[in-house]
Amino acid sequence: MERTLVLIKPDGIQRGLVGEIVARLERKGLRMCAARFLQAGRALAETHYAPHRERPFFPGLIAFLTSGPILAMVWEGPGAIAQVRGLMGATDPAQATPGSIRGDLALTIGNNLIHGSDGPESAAREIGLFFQPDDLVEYRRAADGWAHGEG
Ligand code: D4T
Repeated sequence: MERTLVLIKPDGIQRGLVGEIVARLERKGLRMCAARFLQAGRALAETHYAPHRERPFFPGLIAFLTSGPILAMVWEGPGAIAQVRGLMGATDPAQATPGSIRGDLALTIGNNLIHGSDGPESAAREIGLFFQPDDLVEYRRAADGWAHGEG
């Protein structure tokens, strides 16, 4: 069982795409184990995107992420990190495959709707930025209608 941080970015909130995006993750079989609707401040956004600090698009990226509320979530499932990346599609919506979230719903790299952690280390780091350990729901293994797979 793997966990990943997912952000629905300000464009997704403003365009009313929360339900659509959450539905796609749910239908895939992933489970939400934490969610927090928030307005990210500059410090949080800069820490989250610290690996991109030297990139030319960094200032615009921070301005965008802090431009409106976002929905931060933790999703889990077998191979959840790669599964979410697959559902998201390529970073640049112009390259994203039809059928993916960005391929179907986004047009430009500066407004690409969603973030998903790109590896186990970034997932652990990013989850820790947005959530406390107690915020994460632990699903029961029993057949209570929620457990699935090896859960
Ligand atoms: P995020 O991190 O938002 O999930 O996107 P990706 O993981 O798919 O892509 P990334 O880390 O390479 O880029 C982070 C973020 O920066 C924006 N961006 C990226 C941009 O505005 N211009 C660019 O040239 C690149 C490469 C989009 C996503």
